[in-house]
Amino acid sequence: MEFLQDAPRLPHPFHQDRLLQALIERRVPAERRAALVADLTALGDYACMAYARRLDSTPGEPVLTQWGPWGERIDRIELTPAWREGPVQTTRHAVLAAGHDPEAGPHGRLEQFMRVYLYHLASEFYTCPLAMTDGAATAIKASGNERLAARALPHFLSRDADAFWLSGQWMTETAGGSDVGRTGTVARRDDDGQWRLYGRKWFTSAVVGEAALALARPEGADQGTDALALFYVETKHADGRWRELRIDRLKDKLGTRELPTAEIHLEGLPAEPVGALDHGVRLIAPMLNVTRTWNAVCATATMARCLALANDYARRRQAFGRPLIEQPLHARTLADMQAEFEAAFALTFHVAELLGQVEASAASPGQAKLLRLLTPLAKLWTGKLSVAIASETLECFGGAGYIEDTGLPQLLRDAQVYAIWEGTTNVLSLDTLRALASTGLEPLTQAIEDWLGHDDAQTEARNTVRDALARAMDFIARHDGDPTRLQAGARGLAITLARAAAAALLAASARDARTRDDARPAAALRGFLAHGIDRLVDDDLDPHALLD
Ligand code: MFK
Repeated sequence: MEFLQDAPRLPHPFHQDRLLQALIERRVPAERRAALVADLTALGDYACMAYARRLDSTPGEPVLTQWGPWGERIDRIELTPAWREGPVQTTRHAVLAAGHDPEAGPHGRLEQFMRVYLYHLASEFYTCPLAMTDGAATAIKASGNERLAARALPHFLSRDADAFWLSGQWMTETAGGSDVGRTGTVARRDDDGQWRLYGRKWFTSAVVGEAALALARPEGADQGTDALALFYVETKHADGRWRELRIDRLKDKLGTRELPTAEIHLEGLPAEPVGALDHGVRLIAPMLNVTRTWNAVCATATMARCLALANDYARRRQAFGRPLIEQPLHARTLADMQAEFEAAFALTFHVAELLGQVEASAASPGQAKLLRLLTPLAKLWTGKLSVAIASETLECFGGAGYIEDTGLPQLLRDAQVYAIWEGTTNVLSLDTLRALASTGLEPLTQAIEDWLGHDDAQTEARNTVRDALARAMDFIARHDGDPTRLQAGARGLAITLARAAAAALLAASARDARTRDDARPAAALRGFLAHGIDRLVDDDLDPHALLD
């Protein structure tokens, strides 16, 4: 009989995830685990169902119908099944609400992001508008606008699907993607004193949402970032019709194709200022930092999925008389990917935990600074790493990794978005410089020393990480006051700092695991160190010597 290759099977994403299990054991108080584990088990079950459904059916995409049968403008968007299930899954398993649960105190964010990690791929990137809804809730809370909080938060954080609302984050315009200061949307006050927004938003990922936070320039205000104001809008009438906005088209994207990203025109959409009528970017910054954390968690979830499938397949696929897992070079390739993934997991979930501690006022001022610094680092590094791991994963399947109906190419296409969403790698590298200017490096170097510990088993880790940090400090000191040089090297600096923090966190988990006779975290640390920490590039190279 003709040979037929066994397809890879997806192991249960919660039951088979030893990193997640160990994290719960280490960081979640025993009395909080039962409710968490029930949700994680259910989300893992849902992920298995969604994986099978995706392979058994033709992938769906949202469809925009702009006109009704009698010529009326309707802008109806039909969603994929996973998107239609989104409100129920989100509210039933507290994917959003857990992060804002006062009873959870400093643990809420960690527990929330464990749920996000398991839900993300099964949700078909419904997590994108969830991230923005979470960010909107956070920014509204931080603004101190109690009226808006009373209006929107019960919907955004609801545990009831019927009451649940999604919020968008409307920033990007044709002129202002990274450079949001070029925003052209105008806020005008009508004769009744009602603010209304007029303009075009070019990437609105949660266009199906009921609300949004939008940046706009109050009529007559100056140019630039500082003159922008942040507004809260609601998008639909009570009967479900759109208010004063028009959906021009859905984007034809490389990946995340289930996600209905739209171009829209605002045609006098009623809006309410979130705070003062300037410094809107300052007001939306808490949202950016939360969505960047989601981005890192979701990028890490993609890595976990890639490794789960590649590992399973390595045990099913034979080549040259042995399963792939017994081929030395293939095993080493998987181990190299695993080491990088474990480091990314450690950094990402540390940021999630720190966010919860800072929000619950359970953190020191130094930890708050550490969070400001680690957030862009985790986002930018995991964004890039997920693309590299997804690409390597496809290669682990040979030709099958390049074939659409295996579902594998989608992993790579979708991963590419993490490095672009919520600020590109370069924007986040420059944000690292912005953060360093206000926090300095000390909160990070201090934390890294604490994580590295003092025991003899980790001398190599200490030396490698300290050498990389010394290079980073030298780079900053040499170019202090020279923004051209500092910015040109910012990506190398940021990735070096991210890898140093991740290595130190791995050292802490390896130390902890030794007490349980678990040698795997130490092996991950060793593998990660072997890839080097320092990514600073030759900062004397003038890029224009090559480009002109
Ligand atoms: C499933 C995955 C989850 C994620 C899904 C999300 C999908 C969403 C799709 C999208 O919407 S993607 C669009 C995302 N766009 C961006 O992320 C914008 C990229 N550009 C930047 O991030 C710029 O750095 C930024 C526009 C925020 C600021 O650049 P500017 O115009 O040069 O402003 P400036 O003067 O540096 O900063 C203005 C203020 O904000 C300053 O405070 P002050 O007014 O007090 O001086 C900054 O310190 C503050 N600020 C900026 N970034 C901050 C911040 N504060 C805290 N944290 C930050 N990250």
